[in-house]
Amino acid sequence: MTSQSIILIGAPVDSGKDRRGCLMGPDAYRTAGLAEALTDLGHRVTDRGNLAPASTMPDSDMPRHIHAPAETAGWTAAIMAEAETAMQDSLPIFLGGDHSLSLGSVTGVANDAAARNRPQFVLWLDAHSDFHTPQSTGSGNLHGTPLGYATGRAGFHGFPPVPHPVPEANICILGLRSVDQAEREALQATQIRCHDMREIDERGIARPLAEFLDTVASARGALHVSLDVDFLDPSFAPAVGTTVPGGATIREAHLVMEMICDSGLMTSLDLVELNPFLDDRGRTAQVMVDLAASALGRRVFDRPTQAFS
Ligand code: NNH
Ligand code: MN
Ligand code: MN
Ligand code: MN
Repeated sequence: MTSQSIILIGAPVDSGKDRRGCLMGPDAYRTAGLAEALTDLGHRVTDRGNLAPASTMPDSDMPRHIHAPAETAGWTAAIMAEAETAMQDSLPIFLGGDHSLSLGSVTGVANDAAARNRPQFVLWLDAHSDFHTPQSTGSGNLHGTPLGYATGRAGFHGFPPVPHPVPEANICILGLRSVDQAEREALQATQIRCHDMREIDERGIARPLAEFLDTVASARGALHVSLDVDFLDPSFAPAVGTTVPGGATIREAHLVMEMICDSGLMTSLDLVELNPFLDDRGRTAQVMVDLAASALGRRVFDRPTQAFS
């Protein structure tokens, strides 16, 4: 793959749920050698350090059960602005931090795509669909809402407006195995492509992904990839607060990343939900670094792209 300019953006967001520890994520990726792995692949890598949240005012219209809304709104504003800047000449990798960081990363890259007249697409690799609004979430955890926010659903009081919502038809979720009732009903009324683990067991992971990548390529779209640690099976990726058994295998996950790389379509990436406090000798951080390397060109052999669909 051709050499790319990559910016690492640390976003130690820990306000999207109760359990603490994701704030250590960016440093765990650094310790596991992310910058070095990407440099070895021939890329130009800049680590711009960690962001801090903007200060925001609490909004009294936000439902009372929502955890730390003003702090997450502040992160959203800061990450959105940084994403737009980074997209000028680089491929940003957002180092989480919990998944509420994607309220900012997805909307920020979508603003950049709109300015270039390119449609924005999103590939969501997750056990969960993260499509709640502050009104529909039972847990009150905003890490369960980034796709709701980025698609322009209402109810995010006190959060920055979303000038360029991502069209539902431009979103594909792979790896689903834990979807709340309210989310299921909302999702079924959308055109979001949802592929649960049962479908992946039956059809393989390559086919639904290839279909989506074909759509992105035909539209000449920008592609944001959001990788939640819990997409992976907890047997080899234990460092996440919301483990769900029956996740993607290590090879399924690498195949996804290798196909993304071959497509040449990825324009931005989130690595989210890593909680190093729950890790086992750094192995989850290492798996995430290895997956990022696969998405950016690491190969055993060069080989021609295969047809899957
Ligand atoms: N749907 C649940 C909630 O809203 C779980 C969300 N947790 C995640 N998302 N880890 O990826 O609370
Ligand atoms: Mn998630
Ligand atoms: Mn998840
Ligand atoms: Mn309000």
